[in-house]
Amino acid sequence: RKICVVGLGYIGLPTAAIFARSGYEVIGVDVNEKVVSSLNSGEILIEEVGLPELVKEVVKNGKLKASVTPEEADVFIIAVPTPIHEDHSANVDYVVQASKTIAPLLKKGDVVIVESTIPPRTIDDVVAPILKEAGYNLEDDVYLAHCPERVLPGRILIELIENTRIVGGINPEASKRAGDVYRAVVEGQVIETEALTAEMSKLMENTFRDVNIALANELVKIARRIGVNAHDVIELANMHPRVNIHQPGPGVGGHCLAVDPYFIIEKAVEESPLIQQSRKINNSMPHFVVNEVNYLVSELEKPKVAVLGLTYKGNIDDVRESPAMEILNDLLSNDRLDIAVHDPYVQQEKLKVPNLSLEDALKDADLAVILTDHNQFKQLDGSKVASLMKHPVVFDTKNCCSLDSSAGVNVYKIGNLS
Ligand code: SAJ
Repeated sequence: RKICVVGLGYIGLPTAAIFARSGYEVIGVDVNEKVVSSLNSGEILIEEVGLPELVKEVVKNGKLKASVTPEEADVFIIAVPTPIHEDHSANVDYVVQASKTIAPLLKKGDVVIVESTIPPRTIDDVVAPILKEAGYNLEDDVYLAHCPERVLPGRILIELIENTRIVGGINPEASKRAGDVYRAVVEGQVIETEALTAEMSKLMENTFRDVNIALANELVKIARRIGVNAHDVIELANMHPRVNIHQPGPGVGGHCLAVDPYFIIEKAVEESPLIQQSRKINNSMPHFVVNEVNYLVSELEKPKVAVLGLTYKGNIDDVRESPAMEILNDLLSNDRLDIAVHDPYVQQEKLKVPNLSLEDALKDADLAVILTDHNQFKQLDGSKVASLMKHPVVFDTKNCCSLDSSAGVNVYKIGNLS
């Protein structure tokens, strides 16, 4: 069977590669010619553990090919981005475009799966009408389903195989046929449901996490007010078998948690005050961190602040919706501060300031602010930090670094600063 995967990003490319590894003939489609030409020479432009090796293998043995235009296939998987507009409303334009480009290629018995995260009712109200208008009967010509991706960046190749998949068809036969596509490669359970239920389940997973993190971040602010250590509180509360408070931090980033809750809010504004408030709390954290930085260097004249980590989470190269970037820009706009930056994963062209070495960033600094939990920052060498910095003070917003005062470094953690 032949599979056509539309969208060769963080989800589409590993998905295409995994089906190719299982012996399917896979054609990967992307509007970006650079992505297509590099893939055809076995190279990829994104960073993900194990992916470069896998892609090389399946391109070499001819199972995976890329193109800017889709081709006839038995299964079509749409994995294009669904960003949000400035006003936080969902932008499903890429899903619409992808559906329209594959529509003329469909034949009787084909399966169409949307993996992109989409607002509730998008399959029924947006994608299905496009296929119907193209002349297909969705009862027995073409089988349409939503199968949301649920993998964690950094663990994508493992989770694509091991996680439970939810398959929400437009009717039970579509669920079954789409489910069978995944059953061929997935070791986790493949659960069939309706399209709308699949859409909402995916959105609620990320919303659960966002709301929970907002609770932890609110605790940080409460802790600052009343003088308690938020991390001790979370650790002790989480010893209860039914409590699982997430970790506070400089904000919530990435293309999922910071976006998906808005897809729900948009469809039920009146009914979603908790979800809306959680977004506001998490969005307020960069400003909170900037205030804490200013507080920590308030006595110094033109202090040098080393900003460590810019990606939205640890050990990845992705700065999309990164709270650390927001914090950096805010700090850069303050003339009183001398800002130095280090992130071992981020390419220079993504930044408007030099990405220095760790040593250069820390040299003569008055404060180092950790904004991302990269492994390098978890294992900072205390004596090196102490000898490089003018004032060896570290503000750890991820509660990740293991430094303590024994090395002569003064470490403050978000949630324990009063
Ligand atoms: N974060 C916290 N505190 C925590 C956990 C995370 O502040 O306790 C922050 C992170 O630093 C980061 C953001 O939240 O800025 C998001 O990170 P993440 O690791 O929770 O998630 P993502 O966005 O990388 O991936 C999520 C995953 N969803 C869930 O775990 C429910 C992944 O499984 C989804 O596939 C992915 O979203 C997606 O594509 O929707």
